[in-house]
Formats: sequence, structure tokens, C-alpha cells
Amino acid sequence: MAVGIFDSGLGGLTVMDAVAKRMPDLPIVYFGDNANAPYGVRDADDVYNLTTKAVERMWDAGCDLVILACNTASAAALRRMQESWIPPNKRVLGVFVPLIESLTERKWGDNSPPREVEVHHVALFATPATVASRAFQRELAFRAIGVDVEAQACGGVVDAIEDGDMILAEALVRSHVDALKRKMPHPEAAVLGCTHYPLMQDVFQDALGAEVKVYSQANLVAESLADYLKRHPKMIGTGEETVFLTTGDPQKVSDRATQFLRHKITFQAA
Ligand code: DGN
Repeated sequence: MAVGIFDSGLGGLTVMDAVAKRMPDLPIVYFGDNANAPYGVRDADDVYNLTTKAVERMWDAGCDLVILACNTASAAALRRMQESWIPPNKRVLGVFVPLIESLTERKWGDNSPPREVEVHHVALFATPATVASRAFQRELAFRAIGVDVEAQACGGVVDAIEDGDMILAEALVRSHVDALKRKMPHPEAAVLGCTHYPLMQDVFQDALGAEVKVYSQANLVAESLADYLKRHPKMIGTGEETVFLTTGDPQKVSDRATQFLRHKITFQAA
């Protein structure tokens, strides 16, 4: 048994890396649905069907707790899964709640009514599917009042990063930040709501300006998971090592993952 980290592809490795740094002894199964990536341009039903299928495979691999590191899956599928699909002995957690709890200065699982918070203008950068879902705004409204969210769908950034074309990725990030600023000239905070964007965090920060606080999910999710496991130690599992599974071609995915994270990663067929 191990903690599962799911992503549509390679991007979730940023979360996986942060979790492994925060809890070096934690047994983890990473599952990348590379055969069906990217999710960010799919419709909500499609994302729901693919995500539930992947999570079932992770349960079969011994993961009673699965983190959806993919923002698109968290946005388009998680609420629906939690409402009716997840059995009582399993847990599936997403990436938006840790971000929003940090943004609204709440402790883990604080379900008190929504209240006024420090920030009033928040920029959200995410994939087209995440932006279309409005899941971020919905989850935020459960916790905060009086926050104006302007969302920017960042077409092309994920593909440029996956292709290793960081010059194009940077140009796209800067043009998406410009587009956001035309709609909201002075955001106080910016949320990087996509697995790949931590790799471009410096560019987002530079384009937004030093006065904007940038929230990036990888470390926040790792911190929130550590907190959760302290309360639910049975979910930690007894596996010995981290395993990487993919629905894609293991050799190709291993090569790209190694390039993506700049250290050697070996995937097996899921
Ligand atoms: N993992 C996706 C996300 O965080 O939204 C990005 C990659 C994709 O499927 N488009």
C-alpha cells in the first residue's frame, strides 16, 4: 500500500517531487495517464471518465489515498467523484483546496462559513478546461467573500513545456499575463492552477511584478498532505519504494520525465 499521486501526464511530477522532498520515506505510486494526455482541452465528462478509470487502477495498485495532482481532473471531476462514487474506505483529494486554504489563511479542513479575507483581487492561470469548470471560484466561495477572481486560460503553455521549448513557453506566459492584466490591472495574488506552471514560476512572478503574491501548488499540496497523514497515519502505507506507472510507452515517458525533472525516472507499464 502507498499514497497515490495521479496526473494526466508528466506535470504531476512537480507535486510528486515536492511530496518526496517533504516526506522522503513516504511510499508513493505515481500514475501518469500519458496515453490520454493532455486533459486540459477535453470536456468535463471525458475528464471524469478518464480520471475515475485511472483512480480505480490506483486502488488496484494498493493506493487507498489518491491525490489528483492534475488541476484539470481536480476541477472537472473531483466534486462529482466525492459526491457519489468514492467508497467509504478510500480517499481522493485534489489540489485546489490546499491552494485556497492557503490563500484564505484557513487551517486544513476548516469548514466554517465563508468570511472576508485579506486579498480582494486574484488572478487565476490554468488550462482552458480548468477555467471553463469554474471549480476554483466555486471552492473559493465556500471559504471567502468579497474576492474578485479573473481567470486566464493559458493555451499552449503545457505543450511548449512538454516539448522542452522554454522560449516559446516564456513568451506565451508573458502574453497570458498581459491579457490578464488588461482585465484586472492590479491583482494582489496570482494562483498557478496547473501542474506545469511551477516550472515557469519565475517568469509569472517577473511578468506580474514583485508586489503580486504567487501561489504555486506543489509545495502547498505537499504541506497539506503531510498534515493530512499526521491525522490519518493508516493512509501512509507500507510500500518500500516509489513506483512510476504510465498508460503510455514506458521508455518514451521515462525519457521525457527524466528531461522534465532533470533526474532519472523509470516508468513501468500501468
Ligand atoms: N495536468 C494538467 C493540469 O494540471 O491542468 C495539465 C496538463 C494537461 O492535461 N493539459
